[in-house]
Amino acid sequence: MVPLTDTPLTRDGKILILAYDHGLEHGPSDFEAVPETMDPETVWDIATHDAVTSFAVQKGIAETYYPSYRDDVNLLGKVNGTSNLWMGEYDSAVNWTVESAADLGADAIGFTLYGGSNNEVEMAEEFRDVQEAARDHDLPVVMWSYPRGQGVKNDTKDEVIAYGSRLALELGADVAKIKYPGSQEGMEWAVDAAGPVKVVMSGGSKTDDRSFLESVNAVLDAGGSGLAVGRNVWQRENAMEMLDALEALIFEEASVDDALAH
Ligand code: FBP
Repeated sequence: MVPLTDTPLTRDGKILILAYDHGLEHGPSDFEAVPETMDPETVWDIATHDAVTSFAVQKGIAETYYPSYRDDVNLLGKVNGTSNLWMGEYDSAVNWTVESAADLGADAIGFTLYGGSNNEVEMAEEFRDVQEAARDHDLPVVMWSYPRGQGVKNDTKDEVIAYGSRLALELGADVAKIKYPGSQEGMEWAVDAAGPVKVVMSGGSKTDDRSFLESVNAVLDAGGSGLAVGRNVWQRENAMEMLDALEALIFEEASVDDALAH
């Protein structure tokens, strides 16, 4: 494993990844809630908040904007991804090499694995190449570990989510990004299954402030290391205030009530 304390991915051992690969994964409709977010610069500006330990983007958004933000943002190069227009079995095209991301200055690498998909075998083999190239560059690897597809009947079950975090350990990731199982117990199982791999919650679709912060709090109480979030931050008009609250909760051990008061 890459010692994460030696990388910019963590702050005091905790993680807050801001994700902005939705233009690829979901399409531009995700930007309708706050139309300014169609312009990547709006979200790069949000990513300069001190709470954000790294910013996860695809190659094109990185190549175009990172040179202007390299002093203020840690780059997480998300090297695979697929559009919502794709209607086949779950899969994710490798759109970027680790070498190219490292040349640009990436601080970490991100990769989606759909365990249980009919494409799992090929995806795991692609992950092997990405993980070994990342090791050559001393870059930590975050696995978006989302069991989905023909082999998975219920992707929200605790055991399926814990299986996802275990896959991150088994295949050599440094951080597992998983869907929130819906309870602290479910999250504890997933954290346990990951061993020394840090586990972060995937933000999900936008919810109200309190529900969102309570789920983040449950993740931290369960031994999780933080979160990787997109819509629950930049689909808010007050994205910077939400990041103030997350900073209090994740890095300053504030309660949900105190974080909300920020
Ligand atoms: P959100 O916090 O907005 O859910 O973003 C996290 C993320 O993993 C993104 O990186 C990705 O684009 C999206 O979720 C994919 O979510 P899904 O596959 O569930 O639609």
